[in-house]
Amino acid sequence: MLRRQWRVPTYKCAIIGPKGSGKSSFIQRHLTGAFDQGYYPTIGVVVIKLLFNTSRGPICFEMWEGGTVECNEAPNPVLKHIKCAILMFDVNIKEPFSNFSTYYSLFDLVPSHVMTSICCNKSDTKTCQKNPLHLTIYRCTKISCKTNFNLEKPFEYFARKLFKDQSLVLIPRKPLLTAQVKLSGEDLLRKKEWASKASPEEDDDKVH
Ligand SMILES: Nc1nc2c(ncn2[C@@H]2O[C@H](COP(=O)(O)OP(=O)(O)OP(=O)(O)O)[C@@H](O)[C@H]2O)c(=O)[nH]1
Ligand SMILES: [Mg+2]
Repeated sequence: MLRRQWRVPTYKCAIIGPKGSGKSSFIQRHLTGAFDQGYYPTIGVVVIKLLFNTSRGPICFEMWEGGTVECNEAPNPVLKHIKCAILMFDVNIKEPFSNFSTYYSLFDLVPSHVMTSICCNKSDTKTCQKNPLHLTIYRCTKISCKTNFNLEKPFEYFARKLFKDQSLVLIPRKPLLTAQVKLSGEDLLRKKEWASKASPEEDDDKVH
């Protein structure tokens, strides 16, 4: 009998922004759950698939990370046939308004029909509190890769639009680490019993 192949709906999503704004950190957080304080600049273009569970079923975003250099190149592989784009900014920079020219030039790169989410990253930093960038940039979502703040927001927004369901929610992944289980006194006794039963068998295998 032929089995029908079930494909997860996949959409190409570009993540663009100035160097060091946190594009790779954002992808890694979603991919592995880890956050690295070190800075390892991305060379060229990187493509990584991120899979999400939603209340309407699974959805996959194929993330294309490119810096401003790669995005200004022609032909441009990052922005070709994209369905959505994340524009990443660093609110930690000292002069927020110097970022505006970058902001508008990035916006110009993305075709007008493409869904965009503007993310002002590093909202965990002290400088961010004094920085009006997130207030002045229209539709900017404050996020933090470091503290995991609002990281699901851009994908939830895209998925709602793609599935045409405003009530859609992302279903958090279950943690892969085993849970800490508290053993009762009875459990501990049983554990000891098993351990004592197990040891004679091991001895049987030994060559005397
Ligand atoms: N405090 C803080 N630091 C962050 C956050 N996100 C990323 N960083 C740090 O910012 C630095 C740059 O992060 P990357 O993710 O490599 O930035 P990028 O945009 O991919 O940089 P390029 O690949 O060079 O364009 C790293 O040292 C990260 O640890 C955040 O939310 N808060
Ligand atoms: Mg990077």
